[in-house]
Amino acid sequence: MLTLLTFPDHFGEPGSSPFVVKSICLLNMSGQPWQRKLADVRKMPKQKLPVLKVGERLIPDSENIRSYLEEQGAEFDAGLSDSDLAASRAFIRMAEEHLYFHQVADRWLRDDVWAVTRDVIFEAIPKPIRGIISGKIRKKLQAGLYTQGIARFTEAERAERAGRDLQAIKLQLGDKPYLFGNSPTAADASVCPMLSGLVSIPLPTEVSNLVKNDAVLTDYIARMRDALYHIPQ
Ligand SMILES: N[C@@H](CCC(=O)N[C@@H](CS)C(=O)NCC(=O)O)C(=O)O
Repeated sequence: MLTLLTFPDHFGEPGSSPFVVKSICLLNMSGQPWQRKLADVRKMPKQKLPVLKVGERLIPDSENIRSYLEEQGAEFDAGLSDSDLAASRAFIRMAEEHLYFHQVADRWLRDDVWAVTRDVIFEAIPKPIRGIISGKIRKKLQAGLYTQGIARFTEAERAERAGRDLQAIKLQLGDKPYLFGNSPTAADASVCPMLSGLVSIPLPTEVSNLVKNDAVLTDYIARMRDALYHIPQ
């Protein structure tokens, strides 16, 4: 039995992280039996989650999890043409390397959102020391976002940039239920969790509103949630 190691669920997102949600979608698409266990991120090979446990072997990173499932016979992109496969790779990168950072920025940079996020994510830490510990983690994250670059833009500037990605996703969806047709593919497993993660931001932000107020995107998220977000009990 495969075991997906994850964070707890927060803000309606299974496993809290879009990369965990991606792995949940891929596992469900693969048809392999699997279970979920909560894990301490500090003890993971790359100090990140998700990690897939196969016997005693730990496979960190959702991309490696995808490769492992493909080695086991999963075909996430069956029937896609070469140009679809190229577009799929580009959508995955756009979601994971750009939209993802808007979600992190919305969640961790804004003081009002942070106040809510902190008390949910760090609820296990006793209140008197929660502020100090979570504050140190936040400082590290703020520095990382500044180095990455996204923290140098205003929220309105970010919304403009993220909006172009959202428009590309809508153009690709067109009238189709999923990005490349009637069935979900690997690109849906990467793109949708970034969108639903934005919707899960606990207070309105300029970027999250672009998703929340868009019927095409919210319908797409609802479809993916129904089809692939479940965790076997
Ligand atoms: N490239 C990794 C990214 C995973 C990732 O960034 N996980 C974050 C949560 S969204 C994490 O574990 N962060 C913990 C930390 O940085 O301390 C993947 O695809 O799995």
